[in-house]
Amino acid sequence: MKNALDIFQKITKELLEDEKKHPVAEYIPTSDLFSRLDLELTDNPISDEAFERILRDLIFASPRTATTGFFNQLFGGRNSKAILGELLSVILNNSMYTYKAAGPQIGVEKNILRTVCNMIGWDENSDGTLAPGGSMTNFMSMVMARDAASAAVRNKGLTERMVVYSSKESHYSIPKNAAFCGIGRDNVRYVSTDKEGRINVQELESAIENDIQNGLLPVLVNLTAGTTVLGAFDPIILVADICKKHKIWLHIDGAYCGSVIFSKKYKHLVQGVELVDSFSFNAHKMLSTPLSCSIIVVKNKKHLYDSFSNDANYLYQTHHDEFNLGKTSLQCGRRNDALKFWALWKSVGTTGLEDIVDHQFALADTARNYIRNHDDYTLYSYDNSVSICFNYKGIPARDICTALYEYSNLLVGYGSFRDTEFIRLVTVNASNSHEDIRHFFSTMEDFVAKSDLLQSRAVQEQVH
Ligand code: ABU
Repeated sequence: MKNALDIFQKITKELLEDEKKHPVAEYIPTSDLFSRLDLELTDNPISDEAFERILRDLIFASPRTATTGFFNQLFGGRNSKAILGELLSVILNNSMYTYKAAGPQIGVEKNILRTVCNMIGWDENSDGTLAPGGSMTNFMSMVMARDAASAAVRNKGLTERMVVYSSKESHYSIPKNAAFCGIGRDNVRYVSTDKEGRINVQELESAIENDIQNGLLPVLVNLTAGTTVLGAFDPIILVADICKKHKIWLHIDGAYCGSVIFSKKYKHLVQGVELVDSFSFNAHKMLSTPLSCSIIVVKNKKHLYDSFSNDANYLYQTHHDEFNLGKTSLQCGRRNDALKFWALWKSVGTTGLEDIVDHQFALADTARNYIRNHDDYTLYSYDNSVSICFNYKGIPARDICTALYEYSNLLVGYGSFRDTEFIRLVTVNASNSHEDIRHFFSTMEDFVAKSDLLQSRAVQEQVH
């Protein structure tokens, strides 16, 4: 192990130095990938020297997601305490299904879940679990909703046509999950949104009533706290009333921005969260924790047991179910995603997590102000969001984003809302400063000035 740890230290030290000079790794076209790097797997071993060199080349060529050059997806940055927790969980390699295999690590996970439930305002009946990402915690909510609506489904399979509701701006895991749990993609109702990307509550209610009249069984309403493109927050309280009236499970997919629960200033964005049946958020998005760390909590833990427990006498041999977390989780073998988040939380306290969230919103304000103060930009997103959506000089967003990527300048992506495509800048890297955000714009502007992007826009305009 010592040799491996020495190599680890050496490569990471060099990488961290190099990232300061080169925040974006050199782009490798897929056509060159297998000739530029030695990725081939061979019958015979290689020397330690060759192994270290090949590994270093691979690491140096990989996208750098913790730097001031990465704004592409809804994660980023590198928190040292969280990384320490992650590295130690890898060394320990516990599996989180039983107390026997994970010991005090079970307490680490339980304390995260308990504290989150307490913050929401739920009592001792509440609980939760961790799963490999937001798609999977959303899946768990749909399975619990399905099983809560029909006690027979767990054993007999679907006997009724169930329906789920989600906004047109919600995550793409919703239709996939409807297929996985037998409800079917065709039984997802996509409700339209207002101009800021929030679900249209009247349309939702009409759709539910229409389906009931037609003999269908509404089982789940999925709301989003931070839609993937605009970062919008669906209203909770009105929808909770509708769900209560019709006995429908209400889940909040807060994968992207549910972490606002940690901020006194921004938790109003999920006002009414205590009224829902389940709530998920990804600490690997807004909370600086390494991928992946997705948390789901439920108001009544009975539903976790009803949907996910199964006996296995080769596994559950000691201790009470309460300490054998496999009884409430999706997976069997389950890596320890809790320790890295706990290490961060333990070290900075809840107020430290609050600072992280508040800082990201402050960075977003800086970005929006920059756009509002510069005539070459058009802003398409709204306040109280860490997604800043804009276009620059009328150049197609996909052209700028792809060119920035291929010339190894910046990694930023594009999205669309109501037929308009735009660049989506996300400010979820809490290590970034306000200056880093201004630097993003100047880097992009310098790049555009030197590129032929403006010319190609002129050609496109002539053609049209
Ligand atoms: N849940 C991942 C979303 C990815 C993205 O919109 O960048």
